[in-house]
Amino acid sequence: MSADLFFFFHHLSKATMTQLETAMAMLMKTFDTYAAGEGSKDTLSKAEVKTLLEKELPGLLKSAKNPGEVDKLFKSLDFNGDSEVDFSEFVVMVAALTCACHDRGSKK
Ligand SMILES: [Ca+2]
Repeated sequence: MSADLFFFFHHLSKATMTQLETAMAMLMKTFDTYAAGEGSKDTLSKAEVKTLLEKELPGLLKSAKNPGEVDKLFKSLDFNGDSEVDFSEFVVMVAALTCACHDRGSKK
């Protein structure tokens, strides 16, 4: 995250945050919470990704219970191939899932 953005989010008070700002802050908080589990605190390991999917996206990703599916998903998330999912890779996943849900909702 850029220094400017970092400054911006750390000076927002909860009372004045809009829903979108809150959602963005929650994304960061969720990533940080799970990334702190093991190894680097700036990235998610495969085990951390699995825990995050199971706890935070149980409805969307029932397949996360299948180890093969987690492997597949992890590989598709890890764009730069370093076996860790960093924040930008995590955000891409959330954005992709959000788009998938949005499309599904609008094609009724
Ligand atoms: Ca990576």
